[in-house]
Amino acid sequence: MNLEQIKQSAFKEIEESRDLKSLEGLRIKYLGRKSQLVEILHSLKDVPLNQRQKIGPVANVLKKELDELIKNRKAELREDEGSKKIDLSRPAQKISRGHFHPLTIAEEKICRIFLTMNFSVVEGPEIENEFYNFDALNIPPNHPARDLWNTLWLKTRTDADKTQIDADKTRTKADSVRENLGRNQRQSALLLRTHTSPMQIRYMETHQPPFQIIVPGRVFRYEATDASHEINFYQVEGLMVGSRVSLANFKFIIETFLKKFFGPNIKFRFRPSYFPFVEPGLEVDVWFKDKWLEVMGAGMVARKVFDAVRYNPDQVQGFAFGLGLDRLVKIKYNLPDIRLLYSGDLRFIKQF
Ligand code: FA5
Repeated sequence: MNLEQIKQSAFKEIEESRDLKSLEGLRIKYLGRKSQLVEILHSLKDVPLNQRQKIGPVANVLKKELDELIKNRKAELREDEGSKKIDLSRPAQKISRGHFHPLTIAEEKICRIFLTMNFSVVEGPEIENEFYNFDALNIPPNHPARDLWNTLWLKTRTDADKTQIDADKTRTKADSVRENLGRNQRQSALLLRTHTSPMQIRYMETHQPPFQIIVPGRVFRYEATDASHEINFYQVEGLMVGSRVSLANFKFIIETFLKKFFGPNIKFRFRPSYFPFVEPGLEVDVWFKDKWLEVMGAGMVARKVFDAVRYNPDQVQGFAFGLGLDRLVKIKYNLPDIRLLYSGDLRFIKQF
């Protein structure tokens, strides 16, 4: 074979090679010590000078070309074989999926249970005014019962301006607090709702009995935190009003709810208590870790509350309750501390 023939057959075979092993065979065939090309190069020293000058450069160029061609083809074949090596029997990588927060899961579950008992779900504003959060619920200004709820008051624009003016006039703080109080009573100051009970008033103002509703929502209190207290937490208010709604109905509804939420073996008790907007008032405790944990306040809606919404207290009666969602979640998932729910710690959240 002359150089041109070697070139043609080498190029063709290298291009057509299908695996690294046969390519190596071709390398030996065309560039190995005993290959024709290398033999030609070796024998150059024996040929006359004029021929050597003609053949030498062409043979050397061809050697370089073949080297290059084999190198490139090798790289291509390696890549092909690499992709063939995917092991389809290997277990797939786990795809991590997002999910709802435990408080959301519990809220939905609670809503579903009450929906099956014919309750409707409504919601109300987180920013409330003093009238709905307190006055209409029979907690007048300066009444000691207001201390039950440590309130986060909102500074309105005029409050802020006024503080500045007061500061300018170097009046005492007590002076401005007293003035603010007087004005708030007239204007109904804004606050972050301390409970979901204001929705009792808002709902009754715009609806006529009979009805039964629940109101899930976020509430806020200015108080020290611990394993069962947060400054912001969730409640679900309940309100059922009709001509003959009784405390027995309340007890039945709550017992049914607790058994559906926790299972039939849940241990709970009703205990007398006081809230200005119910008469009689009670609280519900659930047995958790060898202790009673309070989970809700409740009672029969007070006559004064019906007065505030212009219902006739001689014609309607009803019960109301406000349950602590965080506490129910604490019991259900056996949590050491409700503050974990707000920690944003993924090691905690991912367990649900
Ligand atoms: C109330 O807020 C009343 N509005 C409940 C009510 C409604 C009574 C209707 C009568 C009629 P109380 O402050 O006790 O009551 O709170 C109710 C529930 O919220 C408590 O039983 C508890 O489960 C939960 N709770 C109260 N404070 C906190 C807090 N700081 N952190 C987490 N949960 C709380």
